[in-house]
Amino acid sequence: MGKGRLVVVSNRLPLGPNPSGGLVVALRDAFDEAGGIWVGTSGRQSETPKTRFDSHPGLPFDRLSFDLTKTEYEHYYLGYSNSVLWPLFHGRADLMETRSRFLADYRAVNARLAQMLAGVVHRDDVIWVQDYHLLPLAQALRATGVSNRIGFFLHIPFPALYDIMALPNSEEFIGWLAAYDLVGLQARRDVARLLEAFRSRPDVELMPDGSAKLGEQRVEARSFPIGIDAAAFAREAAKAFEVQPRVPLEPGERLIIGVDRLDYSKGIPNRFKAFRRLLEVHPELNGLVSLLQIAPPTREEVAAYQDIRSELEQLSGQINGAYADLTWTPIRYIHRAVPRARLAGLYRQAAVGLVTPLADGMNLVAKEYVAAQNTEDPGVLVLSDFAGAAEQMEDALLVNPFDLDQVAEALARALKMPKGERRARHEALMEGLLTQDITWWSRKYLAALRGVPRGLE
Ligand code: ADQ
Repeated sequence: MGKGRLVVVSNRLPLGPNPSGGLVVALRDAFDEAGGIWVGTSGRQSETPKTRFDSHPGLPFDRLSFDLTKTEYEHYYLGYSNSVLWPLFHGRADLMETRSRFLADYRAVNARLAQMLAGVVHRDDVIWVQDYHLLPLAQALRATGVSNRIGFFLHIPFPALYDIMALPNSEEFIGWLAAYDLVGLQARRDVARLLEAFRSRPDVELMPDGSAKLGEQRVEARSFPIGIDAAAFAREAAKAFEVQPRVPLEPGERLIIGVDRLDYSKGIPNRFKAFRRLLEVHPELNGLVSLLQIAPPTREEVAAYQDIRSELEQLSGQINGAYADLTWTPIRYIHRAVPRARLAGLYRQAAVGLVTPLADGMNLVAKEYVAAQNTEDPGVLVLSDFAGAAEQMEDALLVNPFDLDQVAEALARALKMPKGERRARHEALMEGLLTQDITWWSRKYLAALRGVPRGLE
């Protein structure tokens, strides 16, 4: 089997001379080995959309970016991607805003991208498409005659069958997925839901080897839980803890930390309510524990994101109003992004990492929190069962985020947990993070993609 180049496609192209996002770290060594090209939107809008090619000596991949028009941005990105697919895939069909022009432009952007890609892919390249913005890309590429191996990775949860039925174009949706050779999902339960969706369709045949066939196209579905660069994050946290300013605490006071993009899927209101329940049920902790919530704004043009913002402002105001005293503020709520190094130090300072999404593909904050701990005296991770990460992180205190009493009790238990138990749990979690790290993820996925049988091979 020859090793063709790697072609990665994601909604946003990593820009700048030295891009450093998680995916860049993940793919750096794959690109180092095989070379290739990364394709994605430029983040700019223009009415006469341009494409740009750039090759940077410090980067192991070339870059091809394209602009969206203002309408495409509104319909493809804010519309179908983030007002239809995002809520639906996170179990919030009630928040979907379906409009036929959203779908039309979602298809059109993917078709345009396929045309562009068809002009740059070589015969033995493998193509790896990232995330829900680009679901139809394989089908569009096949329509232009591209017969390369094409893989897809979904970073968010895969929806249940009943939710898929709420999509105005649910039949087309299954066809999009079936056009890939390999669909990678975060968790085993996502794979189960995808197979359930395939099984519901009379025209899809499930094969004994676990793959599915729609017409001539055969697709494999497997889970590849994404990781972080745990070793590097641990070093960064140790350093940040020494040099960065810390959160000022009263003597004996301990910190619970929550870090999320401000998104309704992250369960931040539940988290605030569970913290309030802790203060109610455990008055002995009042004054001795505070919650630091960092939640920078995202997708503010979408109405549901404005609603969650005001809900949180109200809740944190109420809780602080009811419990604060002259020296203690129960909830510190920061509606801003915090630089990565600073974040790493804050994770390390916190006695508890509280991660309570109601639905989440993986959740990297849970992994970062664990990696940032001091191994001698580590904090405790309280983690929602609804995060993909829960399948790998069984040594966290796993909770049902809808059950406020349970979350409050897990917090109390975490705050009182003896050092021996904290160390044992942390050691087990850390071992998992170091073995199944970010490079493990991309290697495993690409080996599987390069290995899938294609056509008559
Ligand atoms: P996200 O929904 O963005 O990712 P997550 O996995 O938690 O969620 O990743 C967020 C990243 O942004 C983390 O690296 C975190 O440190 C950073 N971040 C969050 N809040 C921040 C803040 N206030 N300041 C600075 N940085 C902040 C999607 C899926 C996830 C999946 C990832 C990767 O929704 O389920 O884990 O992709 O596949």
